[in-house]
Amino acid sequence: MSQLLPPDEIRGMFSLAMSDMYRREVPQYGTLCELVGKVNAQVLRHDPALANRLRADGQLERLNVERHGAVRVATAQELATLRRLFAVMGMHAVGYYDLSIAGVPVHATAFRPVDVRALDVNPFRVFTSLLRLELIGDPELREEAAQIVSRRRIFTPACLDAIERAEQQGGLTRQEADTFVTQALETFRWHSDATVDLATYRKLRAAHPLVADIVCFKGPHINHLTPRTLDIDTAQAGMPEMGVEAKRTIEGPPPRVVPILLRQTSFLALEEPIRFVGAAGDQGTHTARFGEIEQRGCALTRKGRALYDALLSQALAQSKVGTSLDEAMRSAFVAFPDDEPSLHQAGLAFFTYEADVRRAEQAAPPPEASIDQLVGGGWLRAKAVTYEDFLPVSAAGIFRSNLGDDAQASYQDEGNREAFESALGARVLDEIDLYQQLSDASLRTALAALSSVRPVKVTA
Ligand code: OOG
Ligand code: NI
Repeated sequence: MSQLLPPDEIRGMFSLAMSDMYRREVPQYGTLCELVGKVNAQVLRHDPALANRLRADGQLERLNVERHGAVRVATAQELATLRRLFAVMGMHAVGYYDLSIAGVPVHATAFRPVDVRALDVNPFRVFTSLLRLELIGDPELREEAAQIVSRRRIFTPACLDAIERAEQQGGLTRQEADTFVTQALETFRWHSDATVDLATYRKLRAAHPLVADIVCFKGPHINHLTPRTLDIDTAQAGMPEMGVEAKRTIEGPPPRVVPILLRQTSFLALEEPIRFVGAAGDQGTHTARFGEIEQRGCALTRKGRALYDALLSQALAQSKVGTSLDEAMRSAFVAFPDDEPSLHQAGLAFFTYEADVRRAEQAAPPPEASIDQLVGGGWLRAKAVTYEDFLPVSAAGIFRSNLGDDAQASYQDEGNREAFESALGARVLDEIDLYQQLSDASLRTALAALSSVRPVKVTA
């Protein structure tokens, strides 16, 4: 049998094919990639220290290929099959995102590579939402929507064959991987033919624009693909010059010296012509596809995330009583330390560690020392961990900015992680656990390296 390709390579092939397809379908996406490329080059030119750090961390190469996308599916069967499809490329469900609180009738996960090496090769991620039909109030409409989606097949037979083959063989050969990529791409393609008539589309749209987007088409078209920028404020400012109309505010934390989590902005969805079912061959339009850029900062611990969430709520509340959201965010986030040593000492962000063995040879660390002391004295180098996930409040903002003003309803229901996992057919991984494991493992290795030179006992 010929050799099986590493899943990382299949993910790279797929991400590139997806990017090419989206560039052809939505030319503004190409424009956005160009803008981000220019801004990144400029940042690296002006900040050689950053360029060196990124190069040393192996983050420079991934920057050029780094993309995330998003899709929305209708049924448990579709979601479970997507899980198997993404597993072929080494992508697994990480995190549970409840969007019902923000009036968006879906819950979601992100399929992404899990280990650092895979992330460094190609961190392609897909934010994947599942429609919560139970949130459609009208029982008749709910039933009609369920009927419509039960009839569609979003995967080609050849795609399903390739997934099965990968599962049986434990991978795919190059030739099989080529077929898999071509076939899998079909699921995410845009269809300008709806599967329903215009009247049905309008009814579903009235229930929620997202319901119409998920239910009325042959498949879960990729709705955006997002390049990663090193300076989102500059990229945002550059959008109008490129003929792209940006969303007014940037989602996520305010500008900082040490970026945390994720900041995102987007341009509004395009209005695209649709042919509806029916003797009349009704024409109409639908808005679904948009562009987005993101800037990633460091991952926060549970404590850091709790602080982020608290300050965000505080700023949102403040913005409802007159202050602009930008201003409210800036003033709330003064309370969030903004230098790496403070973030480390306060246990707000995740770090990985490396031993400086040469330093230990020159000068012994105290026989008993805390991690902060070892870092402070130069025996350990601490490096902030990049946040690889998403933010529910930001995601809701991105969803909403593309749905128009008629989509402000909010749902009483809570999230339902169990229902999501049962549809998925697997548990979702906890993103914070993953960062913790990464940090712990690097600390163990670093301390072992240090101990091989000098005995050191770590105190809390
Ligand atoms: C997904 C919106 C969320 C992000 O980057 O937070 C998202 C969608 O519109 O389907 O992509
Ligand atoms: Ni996105």
